Amino acid sequence: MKRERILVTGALGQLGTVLTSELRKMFGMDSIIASDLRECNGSDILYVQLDVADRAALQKIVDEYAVTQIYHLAAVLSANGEKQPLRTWDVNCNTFLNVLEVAKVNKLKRVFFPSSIAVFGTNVPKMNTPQAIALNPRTVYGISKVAGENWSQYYYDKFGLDVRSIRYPGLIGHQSLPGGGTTDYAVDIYHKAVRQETFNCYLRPDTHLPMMFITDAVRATLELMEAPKDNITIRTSYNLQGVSFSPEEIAESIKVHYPNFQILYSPDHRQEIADSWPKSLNDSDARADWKWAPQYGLQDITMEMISEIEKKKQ
Ligand code: NAD
Ligand code: AKB
Repeated sequence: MKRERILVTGALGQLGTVLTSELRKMFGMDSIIASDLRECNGSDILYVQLDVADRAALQKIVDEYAVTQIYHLAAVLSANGEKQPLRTWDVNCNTFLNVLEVAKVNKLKRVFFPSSIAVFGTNVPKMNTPQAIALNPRTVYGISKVAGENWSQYYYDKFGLDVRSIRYPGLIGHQSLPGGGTTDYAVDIYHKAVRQETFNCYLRPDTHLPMMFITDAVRATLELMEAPKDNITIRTSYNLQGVSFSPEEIAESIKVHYPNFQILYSPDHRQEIADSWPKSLNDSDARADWKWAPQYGLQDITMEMISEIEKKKQ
């Protein structure tokens, strides 16, 4: 059997940091090539600096390391995306097209594309949002993810490229700080709580959004990517549900550990983005096709986030 060599783009981000480390456990240190736009100093892991907008540079790395799969995480997220719409379109779409073309030309085994709850707009049921429904996003980030999903389907249909994808909810992890999303408050809040500072939330207290602990998200990704090809019935992107909660509910769960914790609310431009997204998703296709089941509820997430951030503080 051919040895897997997996290239991860955007590997220094919130998801990439954890996913790369799990891939290394699964396939071996030398099998995973982490890459990002940014420099990564002082590490002895296999890392290359790569701007995925540069197709020739991507091709060079695929040749040099005999890459067999690409996990393409590089992107600009929703809130930052609204500040620079054209750049966001450019980064999110053109980098993915480079990945798809290089994967096609080099006959790579598999590609992973992270989509998002941002593909949905205000014209769908907010609760238990179905898998197959009109996608009319209100952000450039969402538009770019819908385009990515359609390109995934296209490369699968036309060229047989095995592209797999998940519509992630807001991801919550302690390993790194998030990078410009709308759901990021649900990470920042734990850091403030552990520092015993008041948290100023940019969303209204009752803003329910779908969220997921990073451990669940990484496990889902690896389960999807390792599932038998015949089980994969969705070639755009799978809905995935973890847990749904609001800022006032996360604050209550934190008060169990820090009774004096205080939260204030000053909604800003991110409220409009959050209001355009679902509150929960119907993920029955993921459950049926590759046996997806989340393990972390809000109390579990809060306990783990607080204990891990407290350890780092010591
Ligand atoms: P992040 O912002 O933390 O990391 C993205 C990384 O991509 C950064 O390290 C950045 O330097 C890199 N990057 C940007 N442009 C690049 C380029 N041209 N070439 C190479 N690298 C580049 O994002 P994340 O939270 O780790 O998200 C990873 C992926 O998952 C993204 O595609 C995102 O849309 C998707 N996603 C994330 C969430 C979430 O809640 N974090 C939810 C849904 C989907
Ligand atoms: C964001 O808020 O932009 C991301 C996402 C849900 O895609 N966390």
